[in-house]
Amino acid sequence: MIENISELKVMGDDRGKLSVIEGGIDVQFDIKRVFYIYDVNTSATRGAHAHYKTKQFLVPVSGRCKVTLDNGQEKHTFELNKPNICLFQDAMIWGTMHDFSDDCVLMILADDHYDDSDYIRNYNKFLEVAKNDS
Ligand code: T46
Repeated sequence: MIENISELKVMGDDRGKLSVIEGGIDVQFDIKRVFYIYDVNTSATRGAHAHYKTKQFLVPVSGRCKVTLDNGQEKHTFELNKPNICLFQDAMIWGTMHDFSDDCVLMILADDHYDDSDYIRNYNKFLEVAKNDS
């Protein structure tokens, strides 16, 4: 799952740094939705679900957190702690965000609009669907 990590180019000068994410270029899809989580309780776990179809690209704009991705067969935990090191979460991957720093702002780009029926929130159900998909 190491290929899920994307390193964005950093353009820097004496004014600071700038990184760019263009849909279909720096991220594998056209971006339809952007949301971000912040002021997260540092002991909280977020996510803990998979999506049937939605793909996501996670950008740790500030601070750090850990993200565990699970395809039903193997799990991998990534530490996101640089604004230009991002993580792709494909459809049908169980994702859990945890160990947030108190300054963490995690921005998520998604390839579709919000649709609650796209969520699988029960882990056993996820395993069942993942098994039938493979
Ligand atoms: C993910 C992690 C990082 C909306 O109304 N529109 C939206 O686009 C989203 C993402 C959420 N919501 C509502 C649904 C809930 O009433 O916001 C509330 C909190 O959402 P949720 O409990 O899903 O939050 P997280 O942090 O557990 O998960 C969210 C995303 O759902 C998820 O895809 O990867 O952020």
